[in-house]
Amino acid sequence: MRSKKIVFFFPAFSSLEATAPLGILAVSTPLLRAGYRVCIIDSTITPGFQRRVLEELEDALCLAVSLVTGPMIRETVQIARAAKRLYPEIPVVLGGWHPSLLPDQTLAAEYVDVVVRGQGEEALLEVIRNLEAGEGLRGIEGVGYKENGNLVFNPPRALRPLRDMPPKAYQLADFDAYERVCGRRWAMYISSLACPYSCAYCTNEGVYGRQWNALEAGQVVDETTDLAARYGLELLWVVDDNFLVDRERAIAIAEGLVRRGAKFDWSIQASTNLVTRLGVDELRLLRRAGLSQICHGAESASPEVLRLMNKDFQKVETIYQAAEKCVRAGIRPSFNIIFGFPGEGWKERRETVRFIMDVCRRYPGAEFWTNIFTPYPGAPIMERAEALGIEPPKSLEGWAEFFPRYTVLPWLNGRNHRRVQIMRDYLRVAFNRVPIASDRRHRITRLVHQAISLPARWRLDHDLYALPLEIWLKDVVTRAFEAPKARVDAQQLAAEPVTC
Ligand code: B12
Ligand code: SF4
Repeated sequence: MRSKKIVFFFPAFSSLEATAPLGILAVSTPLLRAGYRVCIIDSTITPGFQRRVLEELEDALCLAVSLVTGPMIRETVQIARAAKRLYPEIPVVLGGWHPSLLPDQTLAAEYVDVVVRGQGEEALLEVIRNLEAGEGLRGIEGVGYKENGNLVFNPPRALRPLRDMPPKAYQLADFDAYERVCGRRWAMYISSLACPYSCAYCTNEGVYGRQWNALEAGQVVDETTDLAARYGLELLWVVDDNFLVDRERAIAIAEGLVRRGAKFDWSIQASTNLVTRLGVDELRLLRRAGLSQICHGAESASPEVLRLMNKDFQKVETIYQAAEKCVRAGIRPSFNIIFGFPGEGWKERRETVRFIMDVCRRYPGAEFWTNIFTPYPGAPIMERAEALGIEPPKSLEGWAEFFPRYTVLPWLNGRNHRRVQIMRDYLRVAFNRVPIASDRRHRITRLVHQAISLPARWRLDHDLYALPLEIWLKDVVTRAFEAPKARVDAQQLAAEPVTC
C-alpha cells in the first residue's frame, strides 16, 4: 500500500514577519478530509529544515511546495533537488503564484514533476488520489505534468468563488513557533478574492481575472472571532486584494464584530478610492471593530506615472483624503510606493518624495513602504518592460533574484540605482513605521534611528544624498547591536551554498 502522507514545504519569504502559509492551509483541508496525513515544514520556523524535509519524505507520497516569484525560489530549488537526489521516485509538486503564472518554465525544471495552476484545493486532491492509485494525471484540470520526458498541460480549471471553498486548516499551524520568531501572535485570513482593477504591474488579473467575490459578512465575523479566540491571536492580516469593494459588506462585518465584542486587531488592503467612499464615522466604526491599519497601494504621486500604471481610479488627492480620514478615525494608513516604474524620471520621483514628506508631516502616524519596480510574469506591463530591455529569466532558478528591494533595471541602474537605494534608506528612517513583527531593536539602535530622522528629513527635502554618513552610522549600530537578519534577502542568500 502507498503512503498517505503529504509533506509540504514553505520556503522563507519575508524577514521575521512570519505566520502560517495560508495557501498551504487552504489546500490541506480537502486532503485531511479525504484521509491523508499532512506535514508542513516552514523553513522560517524550522531549524535544519532541509534535513527535516528529507526525513519526513522517507515514508511520504509526495513533496508539495508553495511559492511566489522571488527569493522563495532559492529554497524551493535547494529542497526539490535534494529530495530528487535521495528519493527520485517521490513526485515534487509545485503550486502558488509563480507556478501559476509561468507553468511551462517551472515544469521544465528537472526536479519538478507536477505544477498546479491557480486554485489548488480540488486539483491537488485529485493529483494525490491519482498518485496514490499509481495512475497518471491525464485530464486533471489545472495540472501540468511530465510524460515520457514531455511537458503535458491539461485544460485550465474554472475559478471557484471563495464561498465554495472549504475552511483553511488552521489547526495545522504552529502558532507558538511563529510567535517565537515574530514576537507577535497573528495569522492571515482571506475574506474575498480578486480585484476589479488591473494595475499595470499587478499579476492579479492573470490568475483570478477581475471576478471579485467574497464571503458573506456573517461568515467573516464567525470565522475571525473563532480563529482569534481558538488560537489566542492578537492580529489578523486580512490578505484580500481589495477588502472594501463591497462597502455594505465591510460595514456589516464591522457591526458584527462590535456586537461580538471582538478583542483582536485586524488590518486590510484596499485602494484609496474605496477608502475615501467611507465617511469618518464609518471608518470609526471599523476602528471600534478592531481595524487598526489600512494598507494602500498608492504607488506614486505623479499623475503621469499613475496613468502609466493604469491607476486612473486613484487621484493624488484621493491618497491625501485616505490618509486624513484614516488618521481622524484612529486607523494607521500605510502606503506602498513603487520607484522606477517605466516612464518615471527623477522629476516624477521627486513629486512622490515631496508628497511622502508632506503626508507624513500633515498626518503623523501615516507610513510609507517603498520598493523598486519589479516586472512580474503575467503583469500587463511585462511586454513594455521587455521592450525596454528587461530580459526575463529563462529558467525557474533565474527568477529567484527578482525582488523589489534590490531590482536593478535597464533604465535604473549604476549611480542612479544607488541614489534611489540611499534615498529609500533615508525614507526608512525619516518617519516611524510599524512592522507586524514586534520591535525588538536594541535601545541604542532605536536612539540612533531617532537621532538621524531629522537629518534624513532635511536630505529628503533638499534631494541631497551624497556622503550618507547617517546611513553608514545606522548600519554600524545595527551590525553591533542587532541579531543578523533572517536569511531571506536575495543578496544574503546569493552568498550561501545550496547543498545539503
Ligand atoms: C500574503 C501575501 C504575501 C505574504 C506571504 C506570501 C505567501 N507566499 O504566502 C508576504 C508579505 C511575505 C508577501 C511577500 C511578497 N509578495 Co505577496 N502576497 C500576499 C497576498 C496578499 C496573499 C497570499 C495569500 O495567502 N492568499 C490566500 C491563499 C489562500 O491563496 P494563495 O496563496 O494564492 O493559494 C492558492 C493558490 O495559489 C494555490 N496554492 C498555493 N500554494 C500552493 C501549493 C501547492 C502545492 C498547490 C498545489 C497549490 C497551491 O492554492 C491556494 C488555494 O486556492 C497575495 C495576493 C493574493 N491575492 O493572493 C500577494 C502576492 C502573492 N505577493 C506578491 C508579491 C509580488 C510579493 C512580493 C514580491 C512583494 C514585495 N513587495 O516584496 C513579496 C515577495 C516574497 C518573497 N520574499 O518571496 C504577488 C505575487 C506575484 C508573483 N508573481 O508571484 C501577489 C499575487 C500580489 C499581487 N497581486 O501582485 N506576500
Ligand atoms: S488595486 Fe491592487 S490588487 Fe487591484 S489590480 Fe491594482 S495593484 Fe492589483
